[in-house]
Amino acid sequence: MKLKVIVYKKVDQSVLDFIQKTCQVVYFEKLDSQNYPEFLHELKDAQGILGSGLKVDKSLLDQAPCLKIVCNISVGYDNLDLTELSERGIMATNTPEVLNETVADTIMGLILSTARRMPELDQRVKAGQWGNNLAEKWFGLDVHHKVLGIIGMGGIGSAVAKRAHFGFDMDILYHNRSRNDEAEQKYGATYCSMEDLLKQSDFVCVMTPLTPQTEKLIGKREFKFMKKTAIFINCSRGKVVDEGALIHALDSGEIHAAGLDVFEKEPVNSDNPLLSMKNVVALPHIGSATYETRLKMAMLAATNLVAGLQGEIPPTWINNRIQVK
Ligand code: 8YV
Repeated sequence: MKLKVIVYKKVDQSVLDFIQKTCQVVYFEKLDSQNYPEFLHELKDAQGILGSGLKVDKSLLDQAPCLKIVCNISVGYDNLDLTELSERGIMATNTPEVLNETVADTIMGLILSTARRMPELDQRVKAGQWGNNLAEKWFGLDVHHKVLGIIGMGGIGSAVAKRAHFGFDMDILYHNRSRNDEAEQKYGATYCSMEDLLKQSDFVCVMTPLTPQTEKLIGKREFKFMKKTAIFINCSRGKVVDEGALIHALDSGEIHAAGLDVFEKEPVNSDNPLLSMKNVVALPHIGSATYETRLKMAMLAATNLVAGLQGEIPPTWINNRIQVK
């Protein structure tokens, strides 16, 4: 008999076909309050689940006694309680690397659109307010030849450094748990303390995963270190930043602008002050959201799922020091 798995996010038919060769799939295009009870019912005898964003913690796992593997369609896995999963001998997987270049493109887009105020100017043109000569008050800031500070120099950080170094002649500073020799050699990235990075960078880009150590990593103190002309970019997780401190820093002119793909609470509340600030470019967590990359991510997640359930090593297994039951 085929093993039962739940796919709880919309994926391409080719991904479903691949899983269905070896598993019986229960498919939810998305989870909402309507279908959640049905999802929980199906979970009772499911061996694997695949999707993204679902909080997988003790209370959910208590309702999933047959589960052997949890496959995220995301590089981030802050939705997973790894301790709890490991204690129960359940494998967890994510989708690193395949999204690096796409997320780096999003970050460069945020840097450029924030510095050059593209969304604001787009609105002006579409509202028929071209004007004869663009008044100085609409000018932006240069990106090329500036200093880019990257906090978290993993695969995505390196892909950003590559673009900034070769494409924009930027000087790269970075702060990370460990040195990244490749980024230093290939992109001339300079390792420095967090404080030095914040003080010297024209663009501060945070790319760390969300962990108990990085929660609110950027707060009041950090914004105070930044230049008044600094542009802050967050494409990692909203909770890495103290959002109240960010709002204050933007409001009081402590920093110049922000480009945000992520928020403390998602979907962001419509009355969040960040949404009414002209110096904020806001995106709805689209870092990896291209057809090509989302397909690669879903296929990698599916490969993990099938491998794990067939007793093989999933290619991107996170908690791989556990004894799988
Ligand atoms: C996710 C992301 O795919 O990979 C991550 O960690 O943030 C995104 O690329 C997102 O969670 C939507 O599925």
